Amino acid sequence: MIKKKIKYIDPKIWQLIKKEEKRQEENIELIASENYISQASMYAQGSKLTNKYAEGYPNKRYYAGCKFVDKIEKLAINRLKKLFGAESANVQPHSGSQANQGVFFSILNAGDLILGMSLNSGGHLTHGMKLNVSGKLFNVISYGLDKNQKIDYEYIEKIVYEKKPKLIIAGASSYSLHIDFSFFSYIAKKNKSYLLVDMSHYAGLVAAGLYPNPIPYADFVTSTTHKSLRGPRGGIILMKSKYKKKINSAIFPGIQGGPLMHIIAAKAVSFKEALSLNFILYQKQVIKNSILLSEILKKRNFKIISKTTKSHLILIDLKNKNITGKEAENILSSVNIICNKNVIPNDKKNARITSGIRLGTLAITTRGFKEKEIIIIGNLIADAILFRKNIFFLKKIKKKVKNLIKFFPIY
Ligand code: DSN
Repeated sequence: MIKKKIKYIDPKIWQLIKKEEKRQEENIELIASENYISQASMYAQGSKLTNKYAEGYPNKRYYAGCKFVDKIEKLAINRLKKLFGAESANVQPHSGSQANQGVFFSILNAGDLILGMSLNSGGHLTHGMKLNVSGKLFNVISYGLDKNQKIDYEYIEKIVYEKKPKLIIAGASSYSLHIDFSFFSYIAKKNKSYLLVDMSHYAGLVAAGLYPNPIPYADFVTSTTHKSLRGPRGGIILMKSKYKKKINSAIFPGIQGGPLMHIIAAKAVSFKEALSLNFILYQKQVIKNSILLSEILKKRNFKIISKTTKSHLILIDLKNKNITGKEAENILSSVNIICNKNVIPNDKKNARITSGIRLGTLAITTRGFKEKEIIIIGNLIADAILFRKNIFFLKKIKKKVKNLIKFFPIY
């Protein structure tokens, strides 16, 4: 066969990709939902599998020529089931939102009542936020945190007993502690509700045995694959076998058409990586780094929501520092430290301003940061926020960041 030479005919896009790669190398990434995918997984996602249409499921496709992609999807499913000890799995959701929608449309009708954690208390927008399809199509009740900034289990028990939601959702985007899945399961069973756990943030920690595994407790478990699982951008659903048929048809043909076979291959690669001892060591370091970072910030008089962390993330209340989340995000960004502004419980400021920031240690740990670097970063974050008016000082911090990262290339 004649080999054609590859031509990069789009220099504009190519230059922007190169610039983004440089930005990633030059910044300390603390966005709690971001991570760096392995080269092997990235290669799979950039492969020619993207050319293949494979509507349907392995051995039951609507197109010919699927013998290899069938094998790939089966491998992905089997590795995923092994990773979490699940009965069944669907690896086709294009994203976490699609995974959650797949669950909704498998068991709910428009107008049904669902219960989820409110976005303002640390939940996710697909758990019933009013502008999201979950909030538009279903009736929603929400829970939040109690006075100790832990999930308000007492309220959940009361409201579920009173209102009998058809579906209860456990899972969060900015909750740093363990979620008591056995409690959720007990309440759901008692009131004949379905239980969905969205473990998007915690999945990698769960796989490594460092965060409670929701599989024995939930009817459905969804996740993204690109956060703590360190795979390509995408979603998954794990479920008891009795729901397999319903979930599969809710995803295809329910809400999706052709699966992204290149992404499914990349998912399979990352599941294999997640089954390794190295992955467990990585996740242990993620948590060590996160706890240490929170301790350093506490010493510098920063207020940590829920007082501590048992995961990869930390939510910080900035009210005592007289700075909004948006301002803090900008200041840190100016010294090449990237994080996101985040609403905190009972925040008086809206989501574009906020009174807090969220930090996470997934990406920096992949990059190789350990205790020594965390101590430096924690103090640089505190210095930048506390001495934000001193431009000269900020320049010095940026230089220190540059010096630190040059020893930690991402790839
Ligand atoms: N946007 C993700 C996060 O940052 O947590 C959730 O989808």
